[in-house]
Amino acid sequence: MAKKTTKPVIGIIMGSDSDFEQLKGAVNTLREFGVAFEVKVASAHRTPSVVMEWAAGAEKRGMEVIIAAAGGAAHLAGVIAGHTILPVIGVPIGGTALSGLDSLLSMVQMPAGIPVATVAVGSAGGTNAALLALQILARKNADVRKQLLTHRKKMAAGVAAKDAALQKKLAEE
Ligand code: RP5
Repeated sequence: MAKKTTKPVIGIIMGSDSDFEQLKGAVNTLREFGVAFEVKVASAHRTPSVVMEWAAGAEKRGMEVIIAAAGGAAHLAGVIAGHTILPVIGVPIGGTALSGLDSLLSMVQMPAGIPVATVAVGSAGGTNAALLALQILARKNADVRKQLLTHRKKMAAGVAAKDAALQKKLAEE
């Protein structure tokens, strides 16, 4: 079982509570790894000063990585990245008027100078954002590193089992 961290080291921020559904994989993954995180709903356009304060104080609060999710004209991750030198992982929210392509492009196309590491649109991106954040932590956290290696082994075993089942099914046809 993972050693639980009590002090949050990953900050998750989303533009609206309607984004949360697509971030459940991120939350579940971080809980599974026993890594504490904080969650915030704040919008780059509806509550810009809250976003600025949250981002500017993140490093002081002990955050090591930030996950920022937003949909539509998704400038939240870029704005956060402009207020901190912590790594910012952007999750483009899907299900928008342009099916997440709007979120993806507005998040991934950061001009040179302020990077946002943008992952896939939607729930897959949410889960991958948490895993990428854990991979960043793993550079200095041996427990997280060990858990990530175990997680990869379990995934590989799952694929091997599915392959074996398919081979068997085909052989029996
Ligand atoms: C964005 O606008 C949010 O990140 C959300 O994806 C989208 C819609 O927000 P709501 O109208 O559901 O609050 O800023």
